[in-house]
Amino acid sequence: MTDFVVHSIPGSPFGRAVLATLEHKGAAYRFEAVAPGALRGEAHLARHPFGRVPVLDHGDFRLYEVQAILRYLDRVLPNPALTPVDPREAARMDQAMNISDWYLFQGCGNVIGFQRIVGPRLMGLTPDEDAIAAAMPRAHQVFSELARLLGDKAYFVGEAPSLADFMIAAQLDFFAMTPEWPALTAPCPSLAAWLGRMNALPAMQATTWERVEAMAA
Ligand SMILES: N[C@@H](CCC(=O)N[C@@H](CS)C(=O)NCC(=O)O)C(=O)O
Repeated sequence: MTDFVVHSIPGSPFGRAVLATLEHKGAAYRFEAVAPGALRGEAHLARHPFGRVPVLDHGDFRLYEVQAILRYLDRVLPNPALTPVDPREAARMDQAMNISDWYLFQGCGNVIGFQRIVGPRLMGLTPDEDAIAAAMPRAHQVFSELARLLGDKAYFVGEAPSLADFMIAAQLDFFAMTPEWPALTAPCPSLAAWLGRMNALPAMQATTWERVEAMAA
């Protein structure tokens, strides 16, 4: 079965992690845009009871939650493998994916990325500078920990990208669009270099906000 359908919003970093994984694996898929105003509508709530994106359909199998989707894709599309075989490396990958969800997005991405990018671009809002400033110490802490985990490796768990790399790159590329990026990466230049490596991958280039917007048109 290759009939993957991704329901998401162009620009969503969670959606991008799924799209980039499909691209990296060379899988055929269709992008179905969800209008931000339709997230709480009946049609989308039938796909995702919590009214979020992305949602993956694979034939008659429907799945939401990015970590579950990425691991599913890595099982049904095993090449190239994006999960290390070594149990400790696999555990590091899982750890990094959870850091992305719990510390990078919560309190950082959903504040700084929302205030700087999503609010102004999609809702015409003015950034709340106090909220951004309040989120910066936590963002510094998360960036520093990600850089520590990356160490001097090319990717988070070694010399090839893993699911964690696609998940975190989709989130970090959002920060890279904000004026906070230079201050956040100054103490950890390896993280900026890593994002540069990730963004050079065809899978990341095929899933920029603009490219996904074009898929939706
Ligand atoms: N834990 C969810 C998080 C997904 C998520 O927060 N997606 C954002 C878009 S990047 C969303 O749907 N936001 C809509 C909202 O919060 O109303 C996952 O892994 O799929």
